[in-house]
Amino acid sequence: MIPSQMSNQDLSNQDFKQKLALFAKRTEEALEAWLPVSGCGRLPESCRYSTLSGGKRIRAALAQIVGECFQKEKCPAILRFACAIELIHAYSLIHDDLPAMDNDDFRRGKPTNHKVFGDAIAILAGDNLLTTAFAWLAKLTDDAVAPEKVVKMVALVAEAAGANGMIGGQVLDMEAEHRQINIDQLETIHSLKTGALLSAPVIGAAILCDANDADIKVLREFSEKIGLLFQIVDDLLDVEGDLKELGKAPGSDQKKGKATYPSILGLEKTRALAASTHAQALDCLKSFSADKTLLAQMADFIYSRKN
Ligand code: GRG
Repeated sequence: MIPSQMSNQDLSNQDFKQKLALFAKRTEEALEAWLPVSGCGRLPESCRYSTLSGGKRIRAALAQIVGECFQKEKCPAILRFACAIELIHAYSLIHDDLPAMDNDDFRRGKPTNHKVFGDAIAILAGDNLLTTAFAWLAKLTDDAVAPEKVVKMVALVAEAAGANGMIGGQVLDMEAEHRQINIDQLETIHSLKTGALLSAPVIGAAILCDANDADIKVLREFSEKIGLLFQIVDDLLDVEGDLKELGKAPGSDQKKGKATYPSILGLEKTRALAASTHAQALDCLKSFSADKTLLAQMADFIYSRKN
């Protein structure tokens, strides 16, 4: 990446990585403590296998970053909410890897859930993680979140994960396989499939922090841009990434006949699109009233990520 394109916080890039590691650690510890170890048959083991298998924890970090922007970094509700989003993310990956969908053998450098537990348990583990996420959202009342706000959070997450969000995007993505689509159609697929669940932790955490409407608008625009950036970079990594860093084989999009930014625009224009989307994300933050440092650093991180 060209240094001048980065936010002016580059010098503390190392600090940001440490911050991300701290957010990930908090998330892991909470997930470890809250996910049951026993229950019906292999279900708990299967759920824990995929949820506690590493991952960048970007969605949980986004919620915690917004918490810090509003000086609510110690707020227990934000951690619970962040973990609920990670459960939905874990469920989506388990189901996405199934033979009926992407049929992948490896995820996060480990055999996929269905390879270890079989298709039936993998489907049920995904179902259970999705259901548990809503149970955890309902428990926000234990963290002194007002019931009306909890209802707002449930609606926000349901919208992001459902037919007008991630699931809808997944359907459009599957239907587009081996078909010619244009760049607008590709953007719609990604904003639903990936963007919605990257936006939800940002907006949800802002609601938990009682952010004003103007800041929520800024955060919505920012999260849409980083969602798009995330996907453009994902497509680039699938062409240019390396197996060890990615934790899965590159080239899978092409093998599956998926339309991607490089397949429609070519590599050069895709790199330029990533750079301009990154710049637009930073631009969105100009009128943000709270401290934007960590948000800008997150945009940099997504732009320069290697896995
Ligand atoms: C099955 C309902 C359903 C939805 C699946 C999220 C998704 C929709 C599919 C995942 C397939 C995929 C590789 C999408 C590209 C972007 C993406 C979501 C990558 C995985 O997210 P990361 O990189 O994963 O945040 P880690 O492992 O770091 O948590």
